[in-house]
Amino acid sequence: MTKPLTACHIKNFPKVSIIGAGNVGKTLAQRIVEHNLADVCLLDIVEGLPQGIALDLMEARGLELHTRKVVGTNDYQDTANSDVIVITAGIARKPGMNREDLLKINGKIVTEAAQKCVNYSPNALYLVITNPLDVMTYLVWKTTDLATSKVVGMAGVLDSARLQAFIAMELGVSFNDVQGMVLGGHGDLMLPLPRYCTVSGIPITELMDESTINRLVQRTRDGGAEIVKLLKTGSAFYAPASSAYYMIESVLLNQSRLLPAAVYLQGEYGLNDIFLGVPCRLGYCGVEQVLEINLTTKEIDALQESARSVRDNIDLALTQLTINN
Ligand code: TXD
Repeated sequence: MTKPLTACHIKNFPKVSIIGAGNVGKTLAQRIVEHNLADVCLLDIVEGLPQGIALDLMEARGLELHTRKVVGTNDYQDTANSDVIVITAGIARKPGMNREDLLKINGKIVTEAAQKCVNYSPNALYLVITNPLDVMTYLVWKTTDLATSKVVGMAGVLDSARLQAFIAMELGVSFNDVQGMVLGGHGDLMLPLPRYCTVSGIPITELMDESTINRLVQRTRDGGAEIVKLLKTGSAFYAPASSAYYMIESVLLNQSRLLPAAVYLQGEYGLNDIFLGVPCRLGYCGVEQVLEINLTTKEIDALQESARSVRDNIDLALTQLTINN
């Protein structure tokens, strides 16, 4: 019999734990391991679901030729020592359910998940995906003692990617040459910024007339709803998972990408004590910088209107969940 080789201890690969093994969670897990970026721990409240997905992904490993491990679990202990925690657990708004109900249910899911994860991964970056996004991101920060630089919400990358796709399709140019930029809350009041959208450095305002731009901006605002209508059950998950992957890569590879994300504002754009989508720099230490770009009076007004709506929902959620303001 061949003598076993002595065990060799190499530095651990980064670890990402994903809370919520639904469409976004499982697609994100697949993206992460197939890019060899990190080991993944996939957690869900439903017994068997994360274990089944993890096993399925592991059975594909030899074919996809990646070397990362996926573990499925219902136990928060298994998330210990993660570099990134993704929170994408929650329920979708069902017919007859009002805004208050959704805030309360998802608020409870998200805050409980964050508090449990913090016990095991106090130094991780927390990436929130659950809707309503800006409010859920605020609640994660508010109910833990995480630093503001360690909590970030994903929406701006997705909304910008949608705008990027619509611009590329309209002009018939490579998607790779197009840069979109969407700020504000994730919802009807998001703020696409055509002045800051470019094709190989050329602002789209030079390439399209105003009515075309307005049409693409509106399609971006309705981007989530357009997919819900087509799918009939569930909502978008491929582009959301890609958007989260893009952010996690920037963190784990310390790329310091400049991207729009929901970050904590402390006076920037005249806003305080709120998470809202603005450009930031994201690297291994988390949110390294919040950028204040020049906005016209009209754009500032629109950002403030978006912020007011997020603030109202934050206040409502804090009351619903009896969290001290
Ligand atoms: O731009 C963005 N931020 C978004 C947000 C883009 C796409 C999706 N967005 C939101 O993410 C969406 O509105 C939902 O709030 C979440 C997750 O969307 P997904 O499409 O993945 O939803 P699913 O498929 O219903 O999955 C949710 C999973 C499901 O497996 C549940 O069993 C699980 O969440 N869940 C829980 N896991 C752990 N712990 C608790 N308490 C729990 N409750 C539900």
